[in-house]
Amino acid sequence: SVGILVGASAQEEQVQYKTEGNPLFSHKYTADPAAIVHDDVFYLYAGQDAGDGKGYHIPNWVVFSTEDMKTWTEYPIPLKAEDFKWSTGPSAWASEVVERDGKFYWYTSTEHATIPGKAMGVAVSDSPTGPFVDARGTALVTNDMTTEWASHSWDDIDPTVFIDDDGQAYIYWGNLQCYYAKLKDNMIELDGEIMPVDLPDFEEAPYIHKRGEWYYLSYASMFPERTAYAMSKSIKGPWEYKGILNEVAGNSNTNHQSIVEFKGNWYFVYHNGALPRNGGSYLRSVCIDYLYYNEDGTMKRVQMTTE
Ligand code: FUB
Repeated sequence: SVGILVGASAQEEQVQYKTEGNPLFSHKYTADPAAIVHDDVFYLYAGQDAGDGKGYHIPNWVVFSTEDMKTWTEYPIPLKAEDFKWSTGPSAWASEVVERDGKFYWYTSTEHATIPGKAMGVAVSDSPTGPFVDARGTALVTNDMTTEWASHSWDDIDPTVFIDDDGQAYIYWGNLQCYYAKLKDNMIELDGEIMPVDLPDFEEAPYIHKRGEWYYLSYASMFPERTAYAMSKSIKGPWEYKGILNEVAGNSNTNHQSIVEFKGNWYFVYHNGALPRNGGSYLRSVCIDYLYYNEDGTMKRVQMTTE
């Protein structure tokens, strides 16, 4: 069943929704979920698919929070693609938020206005729900920076940022080729070289998480996309491929995941195109299912549900 609307669908104010099953929300299309847990609250960030269903038209991102995975608060639009003055068009592609020292950094991919291709930026806020402002005034990574490894002009997309136990932050991203680099402590500058990461059938949407001594690098694989993953004992690899984590999600060519632990459960957050009537590859909807691990640390394949 789809989410039940219990509030008005306004966007200037906070609105509450009760959800029952997947997709989570039915009052708007949401894609490329990124989740974090902060102070026992689960925050969900997504792009808002808002086109005619024939191509990507994603003018802004949205943010929700929940304390029980059932009642969600939606906040005023926290960030728009046009807030990055160096970018152009309704190109609020996949993004991710990370907290450091009380500030929330929002890493994004959008279309660059003057350097042909996609680029990544970073916005910052004192609150997980924004408002966020461009932290640099320029892109963090542009197409011309990855020339040596670049596979095409829009491969600088889908950032995921992970802060390791020693405090060093890393950013991973890519399309067809996966890249990574260190971030400086200020979180808004690369620190050193951009390096390639070779993963079988890598399409896009890398996501890093850690559980115990294992680092997990999950990613969208093949097309239509399923989620595959690799594991390592180090954030820098080598990464050992472990297979498929989630199959192609209903009625969507893309599948973009985020993995978090919240109140003792692990959650696999992704999108499909399953909303009745117009849902599809360009009008997507966020879903959440439980994630379980095997004793050896590998992850069990996700069982997608509608309940
Ligand atoms: O939403 C636009 C793009 O589609 C994302 O950046 C990719 O991960 C795919 O989901």
